[in-house]
Amino acid sequence: MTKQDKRAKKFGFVALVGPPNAGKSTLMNHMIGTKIAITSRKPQTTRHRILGIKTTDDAQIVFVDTPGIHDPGKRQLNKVINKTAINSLEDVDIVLFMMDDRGWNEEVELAFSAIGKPKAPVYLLINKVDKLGDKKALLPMIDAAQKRHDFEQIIPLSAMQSRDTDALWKTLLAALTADDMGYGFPPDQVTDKSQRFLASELVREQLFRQLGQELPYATAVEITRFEVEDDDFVSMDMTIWVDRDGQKGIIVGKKGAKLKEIGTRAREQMQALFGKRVHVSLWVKVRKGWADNARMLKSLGYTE
Ligand SMILES: Nc1nc2c(ncn2[C@@H]2O[C@H](COP(=O)(O)OP(=O)(O)OP(=O)(O)O)[C@@H](O)[C@H]2O)c(=O)[nH]1
Ligand SMILES: [Mg+2]
Repeated sequence: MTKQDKRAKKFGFVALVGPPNAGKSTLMNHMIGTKIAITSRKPQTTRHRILGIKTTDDAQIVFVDTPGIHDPGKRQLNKVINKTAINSLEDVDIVLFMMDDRGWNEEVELAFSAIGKPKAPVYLLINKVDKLGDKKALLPMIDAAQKRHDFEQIIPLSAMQSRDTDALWKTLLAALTADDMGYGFPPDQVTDKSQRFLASELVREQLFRQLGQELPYATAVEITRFEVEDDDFVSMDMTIWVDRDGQKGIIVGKKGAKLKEIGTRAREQMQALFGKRVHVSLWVKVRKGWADNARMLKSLGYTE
């Protein structure tokens, strides 16, 4: 046994929570070094709890990415999504509550109130500091945060800069206690999600990136066929569900150009992630009120 094997290894769960669009999924992807979670400039991109696992010689940290907590209004889907985020805080070792360079505003307050009092210590991350011309702008944000809660630590950072993510990794390691229980996941596993799930998310990411503000929220992606043809080829059919007839035309575009673009970009991302050739066929279908339909939400994987 080498010296390193004898050293007690660290293992723990670290939840990422906060308001929409703060950069939670971006941070998780950078922490684990693989793009598992989809990201976009629009709020409410993430809809599921997604694990991102990073294993080194002396530690395994499981990041728990969650949907941004927001005012759910009356829509069932939004309520379900908020619940997913809040439930993810059970049984984690550390909570990273993330806000961004806009400071402690009403949205942040709403999300922070919603998480209540987690059992695990709560660290505050102030993300996107690269956007602040003058770092002095952080001072009032830190001040407001400290007045609101006695955070374990307040860490300004940029989720996209490795200097900051490396420093955060060290902070997390220092905070986790070592035990000899071993790691919870095989060292080469990076997520709990299937290729099927990741494929449908990559299509949803393109819907977010290529459509106007309102549409992504009215869309859901369902895989109707997923076949691993051989070692290096996967073929799949997917349905993009929309809420209203008019939305279908927007997604399909002139002579199908938009839908083709969405499919092509998603396929390129899948090929990079899976290391395989991919074939994707997309259909757009209308189901009025799907986001309030309990059966539909269940079959799309939003509820148990
Ligand atoms: N400038 C800058 N932009 C960032 C940083 N981190 C994230 N972003 C951008 O912020 C936007 C939102 O990032 P996401 O990672 O999707 O945010 P999220 O918190 O997961 O959002 P939801 O899933 O909707 O809750 C994207 O356009 C990111 O590229 C950062 O450190 N600096
Ligand atoms: Mg996200």
